[in-house]
Amino acid sequence: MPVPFPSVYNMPSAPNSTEPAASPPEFVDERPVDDFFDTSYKEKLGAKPAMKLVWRNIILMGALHFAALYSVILVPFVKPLTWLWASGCFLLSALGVTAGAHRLWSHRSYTASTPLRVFLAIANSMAFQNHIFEWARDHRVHHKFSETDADPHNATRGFFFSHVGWLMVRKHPDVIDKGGKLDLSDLKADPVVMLQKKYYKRSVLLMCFIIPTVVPWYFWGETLWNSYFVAAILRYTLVLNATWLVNSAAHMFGNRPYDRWINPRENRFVAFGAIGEGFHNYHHTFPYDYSTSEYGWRGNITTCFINTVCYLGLASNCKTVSKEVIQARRRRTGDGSIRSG
Ligand code: ST9
Ligand code: ZN
Ligand code: ZN
Repeated sequence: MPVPFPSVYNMPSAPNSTEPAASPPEFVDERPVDDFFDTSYKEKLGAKPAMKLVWRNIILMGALHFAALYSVILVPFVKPLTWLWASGCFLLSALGVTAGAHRLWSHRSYTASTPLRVFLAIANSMAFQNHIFEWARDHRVHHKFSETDADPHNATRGFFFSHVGWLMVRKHPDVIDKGGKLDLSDLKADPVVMLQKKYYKRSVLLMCFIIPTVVPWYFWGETLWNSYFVAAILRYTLVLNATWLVNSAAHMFGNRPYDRWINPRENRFVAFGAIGEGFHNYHHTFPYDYSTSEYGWRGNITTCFINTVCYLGLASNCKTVSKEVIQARRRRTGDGSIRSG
């Protein structure tokens, strides 16, 4: 293997820690789940605060999805190259979320060089899912306070809420309170993250809408109308929904071979659509594994991408979990759905 993958990585005490990779990696025993999930937090008793609808978001999300449905009608009429281009934009924006905002910036599961971080930040703007700083902050609260009031997309509030509803209402005060106490110094210290935050609106306009629309028109004579709806609107909506399915479907449907006491599940359908991010029971159990799955690169385009950039010398320090630790954990807390080897 061209990449220095430690078999077991001695984890920092929280998923948002900035501790550098240990070298050589220290071997650790199984870690209790509450190293990543803060069990000391208790939801407030009594009536929940009233949900405050954000009509602007409801209208914009509704309009986006109507426009995406219209775009589906256009699909048979666009040029094959436009199809290819839209798929490329899907992949690029998805990687900006999976390899970028998620595995690199939220979990620090590997180390990326500056050119790679710039590439991932640009790809992330194409995905238009909030800037990296906000995305990673919300995701760290999601892991630490999963399925509680302090989780931005608390899946115990139902499929719709965890899928998209959480973007249509004001956040529960506990999300902001707990999120405000996280250590985000690593994100603040990364100039690429802060630059993307500063120029976020302009970068989204360019990467998510203008470039996907103009390229097919300029290079192979597609109509601006077709390329806007297929490569910008439809592609954007598909990436959004593939991402949201990790929060909704992968917190509800599937088996729990690593930890039956938590909601997140292994969902291969989601893993396919979200380029390797549906092995969610594994991911919530071992959130520091750069592969977010026991199966490495198999069925995991994002892991293939990270392996490739490691091979090219653009990334390093990929954290993994040893088979022994995985099997011990499976025996101790799994639902028995995958036999321990
Ligand atoms: C989108 C995000 O889609 C998707 C994320 C998905 C995550 C998935 C994770 C799964 C695993 C990875 C899998 C990847 C798979 C990818 C597959 C790809 C094929 N802590 O926000 P405000 C502060 S976005 C600390 O306005 P409201 C905040 O700083 C889609 N503080 O809250 C601010 O303070 P200040 C496009 C926090 O008013 C204040 O609170 N975007 C935190 O409740 C108010 O902040 C949209 O649709 C925190 N966690 O509004 C719009 N949070 O004033 C998105 C907030 O001092 N958002 N604060 O600056 C909004 O419009 C609003 O945030 C809102 C809530 C309406 C939702
Ligand atoms: Zn989750
Ligand atoms: Zn995560």
